Amino acid sequence: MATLDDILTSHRTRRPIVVGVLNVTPDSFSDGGRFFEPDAAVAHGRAMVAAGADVLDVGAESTRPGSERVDADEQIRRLQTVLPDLVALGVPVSIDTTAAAVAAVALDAGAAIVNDVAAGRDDPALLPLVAERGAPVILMHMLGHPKDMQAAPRYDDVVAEVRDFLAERLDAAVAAGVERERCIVDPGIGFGKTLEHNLALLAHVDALAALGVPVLVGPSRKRFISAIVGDVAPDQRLGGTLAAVCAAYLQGATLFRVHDVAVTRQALAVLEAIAGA
Ligand code: PMM
Repeated sequence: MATLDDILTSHRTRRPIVVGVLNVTPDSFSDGGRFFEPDAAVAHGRAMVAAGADVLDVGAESTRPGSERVDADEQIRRLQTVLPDLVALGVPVSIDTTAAAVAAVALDAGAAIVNDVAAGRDDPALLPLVAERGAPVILMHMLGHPKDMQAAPRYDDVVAEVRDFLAERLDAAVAAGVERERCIVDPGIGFGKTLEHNLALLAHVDALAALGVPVLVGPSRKRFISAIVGDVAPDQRLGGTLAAVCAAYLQGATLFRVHDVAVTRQALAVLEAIAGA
C-alpha cells in the first residue's frame, strides 16, 4: 500500500501509483452510471483495492464532454452515503471536485487528496481550503469547461502552453498557502484537446515532469483511443489505455488514473522491472 508520502515522492522514487476511478454519477462516459447505487460503488471500490489500487478517486460530477454541472449539494448527497465505507477500505481517497464545499465535506469524511480538474479556477475557496487542511492537491489543465471544451480547442504550442499553465497554477497554489511538495500536476487528457493535442502531451510528459512535482495522467478509456484505432466502446479501450500509461511512465509520470486497475498494475510492474534491469 502506498502512503501519502510514497505518492508525493513518487516522481523521485519512480514508484508507479495506480489511482482507481470511481464515478458516483448516473452519466459517466466510461462506466455509464454502473456505480451510482451506493452498494455498487462501495463494492467496486473494494474490488479496485483488492486489485492493487493505491488511491481511489471518487467523483460525483461527470466531466464528460458536453456534461452539465452538478451543484455542490447534489454532489455532497451522492458522496455522503459512500465516502465513509470507501475511506474504511484503507487506501487514500481523493475527491474529484472543483467545489470547495464538496471537498470540505469529503475531507471531513476522511478523504485525503483533492483532485481539481479546474486547478483552483472554478472556486476561489478551493486552494485556501486545501492549504488549511494540509491536503495534497491534483492540479489539472483544462481548456474551457466540460460543456464546451471539445468545440474547437486551439493552441499554438500545446505542450508549452499546458506546462506554463500548470506552472502558473502551482504558483497560485503556493500563494494560497499550499506546500509545493503537496502538489501533483496533470495535463488533462481529453479536456479541451484534439487527438493531436493529446498525443503531443503524451509524447512530451517529460516537459511536465520537469516542473519537479509528480505527474498524473488519465488516459483511461478516453475517446482519443478510438480516434486512432476506430470506433470501439469505452470498455474495449484497455490496450490503448495501457500503451498511453506505459509511454507516460517512461517519460516521468508516476500516477495513473485508470478504470482497469489489475491490468494496469501488471503492466506497470513489468515496465518497472524492465526499467530496473
Ligand atoms: N478525467 C476525468 C475525470 N477526472 N481527473 C484528473 N485529475 N485527470 C483526468 O484525466 C480526469 C479526471 C474524466 O474521466 P472519467 O469520466 O472516466 O472519470
